[in-house]
Amino acid sequence: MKIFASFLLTCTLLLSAATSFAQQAAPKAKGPATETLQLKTSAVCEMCKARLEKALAYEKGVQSATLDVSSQQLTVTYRPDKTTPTALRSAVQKTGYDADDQLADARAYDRLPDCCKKTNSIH
Ligand SMILES: [Cu+2]
Repeated sequence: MKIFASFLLTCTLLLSAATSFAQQAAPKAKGPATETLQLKTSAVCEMCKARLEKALAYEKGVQSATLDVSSQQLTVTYRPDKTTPTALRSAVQKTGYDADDQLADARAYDRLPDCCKKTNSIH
């Protein structure tokens, strides 16, 4: 009878250990939720690339921002619980560049060096 009781106890311990392990493992399996936004900008050169990537890096919720100058495509990886595509487009506009069909903030655009104006071709 003693053996049977200790067998039962061992089974209970093992079962509860397995259950708590499964509960701990579940949240770890989920990575941080991120989304990717692609938008077309009016950037024309490497200076624009550096300026935009830096501006976006300081935006809340942005994990990474990469501009491809030849296609003018800005790729932003962001946390959807911290920011929105609208806020990201607005950040691009405030840096002086168009974001998709939304025009750049006029004052920010005026402050850009001549070589970065969108009247220039990509260089
Ligand atoms: Cu430029």
